[in-house]
Amino acid sequence: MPAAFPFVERVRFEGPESRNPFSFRHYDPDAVVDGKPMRDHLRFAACYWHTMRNGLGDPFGMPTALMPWDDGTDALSNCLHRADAFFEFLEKCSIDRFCFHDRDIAPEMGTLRESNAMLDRVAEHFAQRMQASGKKLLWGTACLFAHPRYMAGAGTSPDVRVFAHACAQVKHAMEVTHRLGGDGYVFWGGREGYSSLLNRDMPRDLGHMARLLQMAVDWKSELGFRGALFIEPKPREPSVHQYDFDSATVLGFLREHGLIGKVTLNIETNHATLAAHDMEHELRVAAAAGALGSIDANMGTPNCGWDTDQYPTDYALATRVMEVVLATGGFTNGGLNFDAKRRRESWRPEDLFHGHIAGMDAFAFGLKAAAALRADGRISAALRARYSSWDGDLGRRIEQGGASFNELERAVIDEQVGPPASGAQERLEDTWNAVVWDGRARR
Ligand code: XUL
Ligand code: CO
Repeated sequence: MPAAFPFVERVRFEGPESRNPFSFRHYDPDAVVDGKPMRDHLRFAACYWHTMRNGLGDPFGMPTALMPWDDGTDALSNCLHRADAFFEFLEKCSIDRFCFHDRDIAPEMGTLRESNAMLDRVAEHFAQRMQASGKKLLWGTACLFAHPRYMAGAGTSPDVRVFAHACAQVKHAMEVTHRLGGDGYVFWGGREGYSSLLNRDMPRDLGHMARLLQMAVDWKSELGFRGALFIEPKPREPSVHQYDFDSATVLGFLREHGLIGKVTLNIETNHATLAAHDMEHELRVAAAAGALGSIDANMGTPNCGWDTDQYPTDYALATRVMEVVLATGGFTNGGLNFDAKRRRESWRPEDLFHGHIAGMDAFAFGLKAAAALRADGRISAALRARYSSWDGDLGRRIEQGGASFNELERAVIDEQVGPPASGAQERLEDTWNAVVWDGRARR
């Protein structure tokens, strides 16, 4: 097969002054930041669905993407050519990992047995390509939202046979993920929700969803799969209301059903903003529960209201994300998966590179800037100082559960309790800017 991307040999680090659009200005995979090479901090992954399968159609217009390596059929030979083009892309773009849905890489056939056989055949080819290239699987997942049978959900379908089909599909997708040495397996419940409460029994749906997840936990140990199980929250789209609304909702659900600690979170930027949260908020909620597993790195357009899945090219946003990642000690099974697609106007194969390069450079910058903020220490010192009254005797007793209303009343009843110290938000924002924009991260 001729090369899918003949216009580029290999994207390499050339430094911040480079004017070569096929180079990295910040991502230098082997450069050490905070004691670890950048590639191991960032654990970049490209996703198969947007990179190879998204023709860039939208609800009003036809696909625009030029994909000369793809004949548009579901033939096995086409699935294998597509996979070859993908591995060429990973190699040339210096991306170490990837993610996929079962139905991205192999088509749905007449029965699940036939679909499984097709998936196995394509996965075998993936295994060979992975072996030859050293590329790794960050996570796999099952597409439980595209086929009409899943129109009313999969794990939350009102139809028990659809539920059973979803479980069987997950079983095989987990098996393939395990075979390919995946670090994780994702549950994104795109249609696990409703558009009207007139026809949905919400508590029953949630109970069913918990059963599916518990069976996945059991299957994981039966398989001997050592990767992590992740839930990816999203508040809506395509459902009007999705049960996995945001980090806090998912954590409450996991606690209620005895799944906390067994399943962690894969948090996506554009899903956070659809839930009217900052990405940083979602990450910190998950991190506080020890449940920050992985990240789908993208961004949205705030004034649009859709999940636009843009490449994460915003350096400040990437810095805030990496501050949380570094604060938790870094990824173990997780990584940064570019769940991102080109704009419909960016139809050339070259644009796949430019999207990933821009995202990788933003996160490499973010990593350096977050490390610089930690080394600088002024912001964390100010945060500690703001809470210092809690470090005294009274604060400690309250935090440890040893205080009562009577004791607290005695402590303040004859005092003139004034305002707390200034929050100094503007000074902190100025310090943040100084470290991030004026500091070493730029170089
Ligand atoms: C959809 C989305 C999914 C998941 C995997 O918004 O983010 O692609 O990441 O199913
Ligand atoms: Co995603």
